[in-house]
Amino acid sequence: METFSISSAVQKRLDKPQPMLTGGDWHLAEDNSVSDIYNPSNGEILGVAASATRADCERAITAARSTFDAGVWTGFTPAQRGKILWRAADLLELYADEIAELEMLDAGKSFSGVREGEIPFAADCFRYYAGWCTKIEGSTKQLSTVPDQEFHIYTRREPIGVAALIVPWNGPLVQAAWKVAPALAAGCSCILKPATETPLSSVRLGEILLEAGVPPGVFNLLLGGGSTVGQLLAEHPDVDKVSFTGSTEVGKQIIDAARGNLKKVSLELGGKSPVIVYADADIEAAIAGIAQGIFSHAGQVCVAGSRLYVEESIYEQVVEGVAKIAREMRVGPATTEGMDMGPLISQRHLTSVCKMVQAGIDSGARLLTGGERIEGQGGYYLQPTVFADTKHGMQIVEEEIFGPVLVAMPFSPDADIAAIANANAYGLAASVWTRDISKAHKTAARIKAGILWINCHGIPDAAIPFGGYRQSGWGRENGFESLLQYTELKSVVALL
Ligand code: TAP
Repeated sequence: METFSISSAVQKRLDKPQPMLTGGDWHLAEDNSVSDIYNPSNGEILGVAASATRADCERAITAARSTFDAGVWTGFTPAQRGKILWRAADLLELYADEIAELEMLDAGKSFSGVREGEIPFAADCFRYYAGWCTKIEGSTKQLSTVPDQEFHIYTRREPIGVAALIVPWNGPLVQAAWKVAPALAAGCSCILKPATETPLSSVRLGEILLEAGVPPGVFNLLLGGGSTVGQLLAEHPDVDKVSFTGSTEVGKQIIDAARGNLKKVSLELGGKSPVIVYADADIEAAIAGIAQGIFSHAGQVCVAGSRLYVEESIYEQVVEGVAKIAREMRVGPATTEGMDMGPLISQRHLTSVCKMVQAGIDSGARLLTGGERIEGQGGYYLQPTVFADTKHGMQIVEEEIFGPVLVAMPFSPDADIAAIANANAYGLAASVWTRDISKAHKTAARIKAGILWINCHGIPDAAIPFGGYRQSGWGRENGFESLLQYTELKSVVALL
């Protein structure tokens, strides 16, 4: 087992306060205020990050507004913009070792998981949207209502303007890429606000975008609290669009804040995603997929498969199989190689997950394994946890826990399992496990979720639209659909 030591390049970065980016200038907060950045693997302070004042926010919004209104970015041809986004992808890969280290340190993700998974994925997202730059187009229309006159009618897709991009801590780089790449591809100027816990990779992303050739002021970065910086971005009349990923509760606050100028809002919120295992499934594959779907990144994944429904004839075998994997998992620092699961993001979050575990025990669910904090490493660790024989109405079944906690329930062959799985406020993701392809697709059609996997769970791609039904959000990330959310559609009717 090897323990990671921080490289000198990263240490040099951590020795200085993490700066913000406005109009191409890196700077600290106007009043020099900072907030601490923690390493969730050991609970120690890694460094500090600037914490924006209102004046800093106004400066960043003004920089974005003025570059947009002056046509700084839209003045580039679509092909030029595409080349710059492609270059950003190349640079993400070039600096992958350093970025993986940064993401490991403040987000508690394993180096190899970021290096081999998240960075290629973020780079792919930039390349995907680089390709779209030259394909944003309108169409021509014909008029039926006015006879005997000739018209030329067409639509234009125009960038929406200034976009505020607010991201959470669980996938800082990837979630930033999911917003920054389509916003820039559409021709917007933008302001990124990462979570207070995880500013490191966003600062590096800002450097990369400048190096790739994004003009000063087109991409801006604000660091600081959600209730101050995030709230101001969502309220501000000079911001035309806010794209938010995070909790459903804050998502609703964003909607309220956006009312002032009716800015366009897209929301990628929480989930309580069902996993349905039919008796004819490949049981070993399902067990492995269920464990991966809930324990990956300690369950701090919006699409985590956290509600398990198993057909009763295989129920004990499946839940016991998942519990066995959970018991054997090595849980420890993201900075130590070979761990199967790392820490939760913060003491606050660990406390909230532990409260939910206690609520599960109190409500009479059968704790098959886990449920205890893992002490002694300094960080924020919880054993992978499996509750069996849970019921709808229990808090642990209804609410998102955002931790490594699975709740399992049996269902009978004659049950309407799609209706049962749909009986929840969320609708982000789901998976169905069966060898019967007809049953799989029929179930897929009935589940209320923005993305559904068959015989796998949690496979994303820049090309696949991703987002929520119901209280899991508004709009979609990824795919052409995301790009459209950074545009306005104009119809032009010309009498010839
Ligand atoms: P949130 O509070 O929703 O934070 C997400 C982002 O929004 C952060 O950048 C946050 O900034 C910012 N924010 C907070 N309050 C804001 C406001 N009033 N206006 C504008 N922006 C605001 O999530 P969290 O506290 O990090 O996690 C809480 C719960 O959210 C988790 O337990 C989980 O259930 C859920 N969650 C879901 C997701 C996904 S991907 N769906 C991701 C993370 C969390 P600060 O960091 O500075 O507060």
